[in-house]
Amino acid sequence: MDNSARFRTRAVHAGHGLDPATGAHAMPIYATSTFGYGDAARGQRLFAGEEQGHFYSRLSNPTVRAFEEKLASLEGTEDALAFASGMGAASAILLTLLRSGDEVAFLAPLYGGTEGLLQDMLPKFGIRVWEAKDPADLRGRLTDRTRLVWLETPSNPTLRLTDLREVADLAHGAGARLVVDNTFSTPYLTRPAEFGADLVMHSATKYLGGHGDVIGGVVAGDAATLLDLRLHGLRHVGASLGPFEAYLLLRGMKTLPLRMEAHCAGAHLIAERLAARGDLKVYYPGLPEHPGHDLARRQMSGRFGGIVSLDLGDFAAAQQFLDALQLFTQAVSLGDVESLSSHPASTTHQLLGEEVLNAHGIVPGLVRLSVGIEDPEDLWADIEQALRQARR
Ligand code: 3LM
Repeated sequence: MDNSARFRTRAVHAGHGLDPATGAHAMPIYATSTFGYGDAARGQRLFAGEEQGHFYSRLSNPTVRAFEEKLASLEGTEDALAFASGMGAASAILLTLLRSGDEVAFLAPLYGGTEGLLQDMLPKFGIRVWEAKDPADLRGRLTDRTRLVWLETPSNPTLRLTDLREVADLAHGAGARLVVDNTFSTPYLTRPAEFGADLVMHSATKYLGGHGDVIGGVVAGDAATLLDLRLHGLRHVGASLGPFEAYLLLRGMKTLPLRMEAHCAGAHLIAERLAARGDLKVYYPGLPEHPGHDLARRQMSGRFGGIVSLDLGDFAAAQQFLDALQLFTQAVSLGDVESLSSHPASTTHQLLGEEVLNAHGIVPGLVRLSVGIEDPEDLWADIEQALRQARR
């Protein structure tokens, strides 16, 4: 696939052509754990890394490889590497690139699971983890032991924007690498590598899959680092994506641009109408009053994503609103064609504890809406009736 083709064309075609063995037009699901390598000498070469080829599906598989190539093409990176989940991808990055004595800095908030992984697990291995309040805070605190800087933009669930170019320059100045979790933006809206990010990761479970039927993860970046991740973080830890999941992701990604247009349009309309009421705090980067709006205009292709968060004031009101919604299924996860709603403080981010939650702005009244691709007017009608039931 010619990488000079435009994004929508690459979303459809990158990563696979006709199956060379059969001419199959759709990517076949290579449901096999192992691959015959023919003779002992070839086996030796494959295991030594002297010859490229599939030999065991924990390390690589043709259907999974097609997904990796499609994602690398969309992110504009040399390569990509798939994992069984977003957390599997994050774990592999950390276990492969860090050693005892290193430091990791992160810009909060992050998805609660990622922050938990950083804060709970890494200190056990002699790795120091610290939170920077903002890029300026990072500037004074990066040391020659800081190996990685980790961020999400927009962040889960408060939709905080971070200037990727600014943080990439700061990280590189200290000899650290920037890892960007691009789950919320997707490569359709932001390609972090264009702004200097070294590694771009996704919970592919979300917009890449897009249909709420698969758990997966992926890391995009330079070929040498990804080979290191494949031979260590993937091979030794084994959080490998299965071929059926890769097939679902490949199928989903063909419509990523179309779905994102619908998600963004629906979310924008809902955010504007919520903000126009004037009695609720609304978080959406597309609103002119959002503190990251100008940055979002530069960094997000003029569209602002499919997630809207709002603060209903306290937990009781949030609960009444969530319980009254009909079209928004109350469930964690996001990026599904079907609308989802959740209460981050008591679910996805609960492990962080009250003090950290408040410091990150994940307050008891905060509700996160993942706006699906249903007709936005129907979604708005549902939100209006739920707000009435919550007496707002
Ligand atoms: C959620 N998030 O509802 P998986 N990075 C980001 C994420 O949002 C997530 C991950 C990584 C949610 C999942 S919580 C029980 C459900 C920005 C996941 C982790 O391992 O594929 O779930 O990705 O916010």
